[in-house]
Amino acid sequence: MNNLFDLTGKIALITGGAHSIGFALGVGLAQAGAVICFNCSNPESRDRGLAAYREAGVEAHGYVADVTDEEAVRALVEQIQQEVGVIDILVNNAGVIKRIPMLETTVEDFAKVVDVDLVAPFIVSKAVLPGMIAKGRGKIINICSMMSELGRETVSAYAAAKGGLKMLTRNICSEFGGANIQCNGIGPGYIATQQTEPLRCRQPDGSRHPFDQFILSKTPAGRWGTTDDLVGPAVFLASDASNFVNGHILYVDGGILAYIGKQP
Ligand code: GCO
Repeated sequence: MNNLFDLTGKIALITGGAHSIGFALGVGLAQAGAVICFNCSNPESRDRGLAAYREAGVEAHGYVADVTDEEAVRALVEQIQQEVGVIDILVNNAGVIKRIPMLETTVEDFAKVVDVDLVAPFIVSKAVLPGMIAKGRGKIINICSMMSELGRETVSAYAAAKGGLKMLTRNICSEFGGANIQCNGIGPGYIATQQTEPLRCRQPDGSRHPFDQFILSKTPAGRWGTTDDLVGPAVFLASDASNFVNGHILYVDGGILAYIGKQP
């Protein structure tokens, strides 16, 4: 049974893998045996990421590349293939969010979020698929969101992008399942990260943030998730244990999507 989850000999690329969810997934996939490559947007972040992986006992390969730039992504994949090997596992994790009421959201704001959260996974997937097809196998994991299913005020661009990422996941499944490539998504619930800090930070009077209280009332687990909660699902979707799972969005949300919420 253990061999089903063994990633020894596999090469993983995690976009935005220098910190937060991407970093946690990188360490987790490494602990399952994978060789970890990650990109980020600047040399300082790359160096911090490499130091953090080393601190966690992982000798990762870090690269600076803009995932929205197709030429830069092609060069990144080529460099990884030269220096490390053909990518077996792609985690499209890099993402941004802008929390702005829709009527105050500019087209530029909207386009920027869609560019990073939806167009970039298309670009990076397109760059790694030929190598996977040549190998006769591959795993693509798209970091979706609860906003792939639900909307809420101020996240119109993010929800549109993450909804699109759900359908891109299903389309890659449809087009490349026959090449033994599995493309699935992970849909994190509300996870305690820097990105959600503004939603749960203590109020000036020391009380809980209203959104924090709201999420706790909507989550059967009664807590925010941690990045570690996402590692097991990622190892599963990156491993042979999921070879007949395709086009699926695995929600790791403490049950929030299944629950109407605690009666006030
Ligand atoms: C928000 C949050 C969410 C979470 C996550 C949920 O503003 O509602 O940032 O979008 O980050 O995406 O799955």
